[in-house]
Amino acid sequence: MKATASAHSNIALVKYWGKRDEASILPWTGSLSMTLDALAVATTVAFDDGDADRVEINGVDLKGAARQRVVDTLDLVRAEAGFARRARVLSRSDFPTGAGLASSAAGGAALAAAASWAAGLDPAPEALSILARRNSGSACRSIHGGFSEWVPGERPDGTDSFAVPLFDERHWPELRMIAAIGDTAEKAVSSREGMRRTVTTSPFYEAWRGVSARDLVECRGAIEARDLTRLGEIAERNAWRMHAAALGAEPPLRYFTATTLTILDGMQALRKQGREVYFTLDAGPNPILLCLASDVADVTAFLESLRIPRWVVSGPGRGVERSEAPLF
Ligand code: 2P0
Repeated sequence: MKATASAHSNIALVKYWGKRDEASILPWTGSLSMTLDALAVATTVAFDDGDADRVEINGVDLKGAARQRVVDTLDLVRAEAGFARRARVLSRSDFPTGAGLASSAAGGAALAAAASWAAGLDPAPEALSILARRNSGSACRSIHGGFSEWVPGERPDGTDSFAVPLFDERHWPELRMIAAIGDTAEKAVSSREGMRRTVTTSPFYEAWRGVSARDLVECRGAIEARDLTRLGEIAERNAWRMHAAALGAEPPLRYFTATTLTILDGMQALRKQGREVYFTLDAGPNPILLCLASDVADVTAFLESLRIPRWVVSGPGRGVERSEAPLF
């Protein structure tokens, strides 16, 4: 009763921001992301005769709410499998947490898969995506490689709210996302709390819901056509619209910093020199730059010139996979 899964993080090009149901993690809008080949999480789950669940992430024993989130996913799997055995969970990631790099997406997807497989279940991708969603919303998109779309669904029970694969990782192998890590501090307001505050207090939230559906349709088309210019325009306006909705919350949520804006100004200058480079920005200060593989050297030289200490370059990555290398 032991299995290991690896999953990659994803970055949304059309964002998920706001829940219609907090307990089941059901979104108001659809979202679309690229799964990243460079940012991976591996998780081993073993059900055994222990008297409590033990959860360790990157060498730290989880306690409190963070542990409970893992236990909740294990409980869903135990209910499905029809047993009550406790589990040992060990997870390792290769990137900074809390830096806007969606570590929870890769973690949730790897946990959902490893726990299901360890329990002897073999859920279809839809069911696995739903299980991952209930751990962390964006995790439902990391079940799939390449480009993945989370269909928001309408049912109160969430059975129609899961991610579907749009184009796999071979569709646009030249596309790159470069996470410019100027700041690795944990953010002051979590995405979860930020979404809640935006939905309940921002007068711009209704407008966000309205524009999001159109951005989704156009984004799908731009990816299908492998049109970076169009994709860049859509990704940038969608990111600003999410942040505009968040800025309208009470108290306001401002996730970007002076460093963020310095990078974006420099990027615009680079674009004027003929480099096709665009950005998206999650609920954190670190922009993710979009470009083609042929421009990566120029873009990273630009980041170096700004003394940005670290960056991670990713192409389209694979979806969740079974691993034969258990962590214990
Ligand atoms: C996204 N983000 O689409 C958006 C854009 C952040 C900004 O999904 O509460 O960790 O666990 O569902 O998935 C981050 O939020 O939140 C996120 P929960 P999650 O990628």
